Amino acid sequence: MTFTPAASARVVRTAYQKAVAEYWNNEKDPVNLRLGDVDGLYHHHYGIGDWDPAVLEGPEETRGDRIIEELHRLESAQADVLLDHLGAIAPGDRLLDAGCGRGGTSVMANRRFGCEVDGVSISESQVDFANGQARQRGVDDRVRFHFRNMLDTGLPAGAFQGIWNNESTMYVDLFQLFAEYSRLLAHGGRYVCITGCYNDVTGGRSKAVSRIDEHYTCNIHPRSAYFKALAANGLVPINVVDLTAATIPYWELRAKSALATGIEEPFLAAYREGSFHYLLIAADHV
Ligand code: SAH
Ligand code: GPP
Ligand code: MG
Repeated sequence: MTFTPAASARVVRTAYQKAVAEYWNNEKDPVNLRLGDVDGLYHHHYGIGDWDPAVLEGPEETRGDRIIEELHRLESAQADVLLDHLGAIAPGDRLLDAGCGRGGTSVMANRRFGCEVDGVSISESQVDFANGQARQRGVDDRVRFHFRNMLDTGLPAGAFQGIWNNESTMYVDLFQLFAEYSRLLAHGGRYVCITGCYNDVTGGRSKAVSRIDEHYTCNIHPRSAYFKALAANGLVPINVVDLTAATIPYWELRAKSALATGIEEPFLAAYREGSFHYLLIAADHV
């Protein structure tokens, strides 16, 4: 599907958003595609949990493949933990995957809950890719991806029982974002995000956090910004889970992989020095 320039201008509104869309339209890194090829779930997020030391042992010719499978397993485990926090979702409910990437988490949600899932991304090529995956799996009647801006989705008010951001909040203003979710979520609906945020206690943005921002063209928020913006928009936290310790092994294994991109050291440094956390936040809409 091709999108008209007018459609693009409606979705991609600022010079910054254009830069973000360009990054994702051109993204084809094997650290993401080779992992997705393992089972057809394509993720643009990181992993959690311990890796099996056996992947580094055994025949050298297949070590690279074992590491890829293990990194992918940890990334899918991360998405499972996010979905665990959505609460009870019925097949008749509707979910929104905001900043959906290539759609891996949406496919997992539909598989788990049997419900309809809409994903939105500011990247046209990601939306095409994700819709192609849904078609291939025969779930395109229930899982649909749209070229939309999550700050202004145009989707119907009150229609969603759950909304999540899996590593996509660092591209937007949180007050604008949560105002849109407050419009989209039903009363009692649940919002979940997994994000990297910087630590208010250690002060401003550390050098390592700035390197991550630069690498992805994003703008990591302080931890406090999430709670201010949630509270301002009728979203009441029910769970906050610090996943920092659980994600460090993923980065250690990734640093040993031939697919390492160079961003591994800043992540490890930021987490270890305490200037940055990997956080899950779940909140209810009142
Ligand atoms: N949630 C996905 C992808 C995370 S990558 C996953 O877990 O795999 C970040 C995503 O945020 C990209 O898909 C990017 O296109 C999207 N994004 C960034 N700014 C956006 C915006 N304003 N509206 C919609 N999507 C946006
Ligand atoms: C996406 O993952 C990365 C982000 C959305 C950016 C920042 C996330 C933070 C938690 C700060 P990816 O899978 O595309 O990244 P990579 O190519 O490095 O695997
Ligand atoms: Mg990745």
